[in-house]
Amino acid sequence: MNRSAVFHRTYSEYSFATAPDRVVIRLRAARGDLDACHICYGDRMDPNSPIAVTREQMAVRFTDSLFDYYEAIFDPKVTRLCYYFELKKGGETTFYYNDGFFSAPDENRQLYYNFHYIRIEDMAHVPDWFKSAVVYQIYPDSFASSQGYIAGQEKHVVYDGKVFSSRHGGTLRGICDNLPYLNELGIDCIYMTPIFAANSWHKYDTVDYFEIDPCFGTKEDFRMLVDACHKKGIRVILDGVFNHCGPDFFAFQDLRENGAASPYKDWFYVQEFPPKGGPRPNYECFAYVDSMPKLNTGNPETARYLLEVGTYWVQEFDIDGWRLDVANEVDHDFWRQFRKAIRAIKADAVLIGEIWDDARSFLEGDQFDSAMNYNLMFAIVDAIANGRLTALQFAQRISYLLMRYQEPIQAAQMNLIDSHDIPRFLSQAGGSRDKLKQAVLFLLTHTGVPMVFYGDEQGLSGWHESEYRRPMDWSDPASDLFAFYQKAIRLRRNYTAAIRSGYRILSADEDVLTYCCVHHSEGFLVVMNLSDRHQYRSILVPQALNRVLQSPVDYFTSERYSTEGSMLMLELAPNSAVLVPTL
Ligand code: ARE
Repeated sequence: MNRSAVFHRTYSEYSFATAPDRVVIRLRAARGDLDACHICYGDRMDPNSPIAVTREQMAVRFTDSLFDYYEAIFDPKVTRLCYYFELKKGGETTFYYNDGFFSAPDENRQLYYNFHYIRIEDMAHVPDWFKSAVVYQIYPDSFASSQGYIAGQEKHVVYDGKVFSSRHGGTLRGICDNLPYLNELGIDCIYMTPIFAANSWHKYDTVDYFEIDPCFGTKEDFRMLVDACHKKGIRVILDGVFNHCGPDFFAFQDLRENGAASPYKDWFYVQEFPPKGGPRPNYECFAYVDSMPKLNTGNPETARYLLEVGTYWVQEFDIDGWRLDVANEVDHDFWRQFRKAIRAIKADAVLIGEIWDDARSFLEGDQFDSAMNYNLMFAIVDAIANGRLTALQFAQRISYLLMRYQEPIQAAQMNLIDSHDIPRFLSQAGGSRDKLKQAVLFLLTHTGVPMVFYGDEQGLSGWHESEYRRPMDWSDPASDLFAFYQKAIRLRRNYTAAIRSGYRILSADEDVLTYCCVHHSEGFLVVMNLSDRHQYRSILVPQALNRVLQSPVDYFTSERYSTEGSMLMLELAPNSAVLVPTL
């Protein structure tokens, strides 16, 4: 037994409850090493209750390049739980607890792993609506200025003595005029990059957190947009930039004018007075961008102000959540306060952190519900767009990522293949629409919340910032690609439960990945050919998806596949995917 690979940690993604009667326990072991793994548990406080009798077999949920991840989901029937693991390999049986290996379980149950008390308050409460949402990301300047149209011209508006600028003329009314288009597409949530009055065209340097940028419209326009969205069953998420502000934000202006005497000097991190910008500013900024001075959220006054901003837009305009910019550079305590303040007003508002890599320390249920899942995006790009990962490596990477968070948090990861910060997938895939479709199919069938970046569904491309944020292409709203997205989104709606709880990787080799999503014998099978060559495979259809064999017809192409016994016989075109549903 490879003991050095065995790992478990309490109160983490290895041990959490999702309801008082539903506990998830995981254990990591070396890939293919164990013959069996059981969890034995009992009441932590009742010495007379037997432990070894309550014994659950743990199953391998996912396997990555190094490890098997065993999992058991059960109703513990007690609120104070203690447990140990029984590991078997060949003739050897070992008991694992207290981060050590033992030949027999100790009599003293205080040495076992503990779930001290299963508290509802400590569970990760992610809004249900978000777990089944399909999000559409809008970069407001580039989307629309009226129905099916974007002006595509610079705009300069003088407001309150200041000039506000944008590049393409998109407006909130423009978004509102195109809600029927978004409805058609099938999305049910929009996330807009910042819309508050800001210095630059991208609006990430806020001047006034309580005003809509005059290039985009007015508060009345915004109210109209939110109301119209809600009427159509579309939720609205705003981008909150609380890590830094813009140069004309009142507090920073005061600091520039009054230096060390400014009452706002503790709102920022100034190393030396007077504050000086330039390539190496003497105050903290976002990156080294001197026009984005970093806000000191550790200062209670600053925190209070920003919490007011956060609650104002929820309370007054009924928005449904926040995407929080540069969330990883803001202190955890601020985010805890933020969550409490927002949730006190709207219990099902969603909070999404912009964190590109491992976000575990922000996703324990007390801060965010979700993070932008760039790690998944990198894997998709490497596997599908540029062929840097084999199908097997891709499967292992996905498996690792799927085990990284607690289940409710995993179900809410905001999955993407594109955003306003990266080259468009289509460009990374050398313009191949086949690869784009493959990636979209993968995204729409993966665990988590898929996010579509505006215009992907119309084949927008672009390597550089000015290109991938280019104006929306409204020339053919009902394009083939649009129809493909529509169909993929519909599939997701039809199989919500299967995708959420029944995602399984069945096999992966150099070129072909096979996975399925199944719940109560309903679901679908997906076979993806990641190579540039034709591939031939006989796929063993799992018992639970037996109905696939009765009518093996492709969901997208309607092609009928042949079968032999429980095998599906496939010829896979280069960079294509086969999807066979049970219905
Ligand atoms: C502007 C110009 C760019 C130029 C840049 C350089 O437009 O052409 O290259 O300046 O100074 C906003 C605007 C940008 C603007 C930027 C600075 O949208 O257009 O760029 O402000 O003025 C990291 C951060 C992450 C951040 C990304 C971009 O952690 O928070 O970098 N994303 C958010 C927004 C951006 C926004 C800002 C932050 C600032 O989504 O749109 O930019 O408010 C790894 C790391 C990540 C890192 C990532 C990319 O994966 O783990 O932490 O993200 O690489 O670098």
